[in-house]
Amino acid sequence: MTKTALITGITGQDGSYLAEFLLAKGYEVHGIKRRASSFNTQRIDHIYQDPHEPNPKLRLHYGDLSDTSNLTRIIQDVQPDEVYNLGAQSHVAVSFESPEYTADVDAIGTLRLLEAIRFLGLEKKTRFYQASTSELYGLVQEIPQRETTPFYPRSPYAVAKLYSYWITVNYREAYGMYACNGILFNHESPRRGETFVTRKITRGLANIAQGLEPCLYMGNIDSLRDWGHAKDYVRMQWLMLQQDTPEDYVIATGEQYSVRQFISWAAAELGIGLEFSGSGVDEIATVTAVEGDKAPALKPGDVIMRIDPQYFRPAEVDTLLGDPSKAKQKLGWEPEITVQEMCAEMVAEDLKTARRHALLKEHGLDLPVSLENG
Ligand code: NDP
Ligand code: GDR
Repeated sequence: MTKTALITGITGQDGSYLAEFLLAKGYEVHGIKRRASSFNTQRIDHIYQDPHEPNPKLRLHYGDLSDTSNLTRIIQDVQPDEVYNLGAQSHVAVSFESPEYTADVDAIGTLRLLEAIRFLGLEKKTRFYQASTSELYGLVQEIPQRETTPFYPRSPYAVAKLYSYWITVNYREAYGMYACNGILFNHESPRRGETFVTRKITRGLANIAQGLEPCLYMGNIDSLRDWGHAKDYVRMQWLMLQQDTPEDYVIATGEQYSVRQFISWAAAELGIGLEFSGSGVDEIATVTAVEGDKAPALKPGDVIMRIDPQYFRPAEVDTLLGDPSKAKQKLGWEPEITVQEMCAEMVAEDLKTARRHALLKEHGLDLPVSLENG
C-alpha cells in the first residue's frame, strides 16, 4: 500500500531532503507551499513532477500555517498517513523582530494542524511529526542536553516552539494520537538558508575568495553549537513515525564546536590560513596564507572577518550539546556525515556559484550578489 505524507515547509531545507527521502521510499508526497511574488521552490525543483502527467508522486498545495480553513481542507483532501510539520518562521534573530507572527505560525500553526486532524476524525490514522528544537533548552540547565533536560527558551521563536512541543504531547496523551517531537539540534547543508550562520560563512567566504564581497560581518562567534547534516536528520524524522509507540527524541551528534572554529574550517577548505586577533567587538580575522587556486582575490594581511554588533541577539543561547543516546539505542540511528565533511560540501557548492558569478563579472555580465545578511 502506498503511504501518503503531507509536509509543511516542503520548500525549506529539511522539507526538500525529506520529500526526496519519502519519494525514494515510494510515498505519495504532498507539500504546502506559500504564495510568493517570486519563485520559492528552488530546493525542490529537481523533484518536481508535472501535474499533467498521470499519477504524479509529488503534489504541491498553496497554503499557510496561519490559515485554519486552508489547512483543514488540504488535510481533508490528502487524507495523509503521516504529517510532518516542518513549516516555521525558523530564524531565531528574526523572531525578535516579528514575535507575534512567529507565535502565530510556529505555535498556533501546530495547534491548527493537530486540531484539523482531530476535527476530521483522522486522529487514529494520521501520524504527526513536530519539528521541535534544541532552542527549547536555551539557557541550558544540564550538559549535554537530553530528553529529560528542563527547557528554558530564550527567544520568541523558542517560546513558540515550546508551545508546539507541549501541544503535541498533549494531543498524544489526550486523544491517543501518534504524535512525536523530534528535538533536533542545528543541522545544515548546502541547502541551508543563506542567513543561518554556517551558510552565511561558507557563502560569504566563497564570495570573498572570488572578490565578490569585501568582508564577513559576524555576531557572537564564541557561540557553541552541535551541528549535524540535514540529510541524516530527516531520516530520523521518518524513523520516529515508524515505531510501535510515539515518543520524543533528541537528535544531535554529541559534538560541539564554536562559530569561530567553523569559520576556520571553511577558510581552510578555500586554502586560506586565518589568524584571529583582538577581542569582543574588535575581534578580526586576518589572512596569513593563501594556497591553491580557490581564493585568487586574497593575499596575506587582508582582513576578511569583523564583528558587527547588529548580529548580537537580545538574549543568546551560548552553548548547545545534545545527547542522542536514546535515538541511537531505540532507533538504531547513527549520523553518517561529520561536521567537517558537511562544511567541505557546503564550501564546494558555494564556491561553484561564486566562481560562476566571478566569471560573469570578468566578462562584464555582472549579476548582483545579494549582500542580505542575518
Ligand atoms: P527553513 O527555514 O529552511 O524552512 C522553513 C519552511 O517553512 C519553508 O518551506 C518556509 O516557506 C515554510 N514556512 C515559513 N512560514 C510559513 C507559513 N506561515 N506557513 C507555511 N509555511 C511556512 O527551515 P529548516 O528546513 O531548516 O527547518 C525545518 C523545521 O525544523 C523548522 O520548523 C525549524 O524551526 C525546525 N528546526 C530546524 C533546525 C535546523 O537546524 N535546521 C533544528 C531544529 C528545528 P518559504 O520557503 O516560503 O519561506
Ligand atoms: P540558531 O542558528 O540560532 O542556532 O537556530 P544560527 O545559525 O542562526 O545561529 C547559530 C549561532 O551563531 C551565532 N552567530 C550568528 N548567527 C547568524 N545567523 N548570523 C551571524 O552573523 C552570527 N554570528 C554569530 C548566533 O548568535 C547563534 O548563537 C537554528 C535555526 O535553524 C532554528 O530554526 C533551529 O531551531 C535551531 O538552529 C536549532
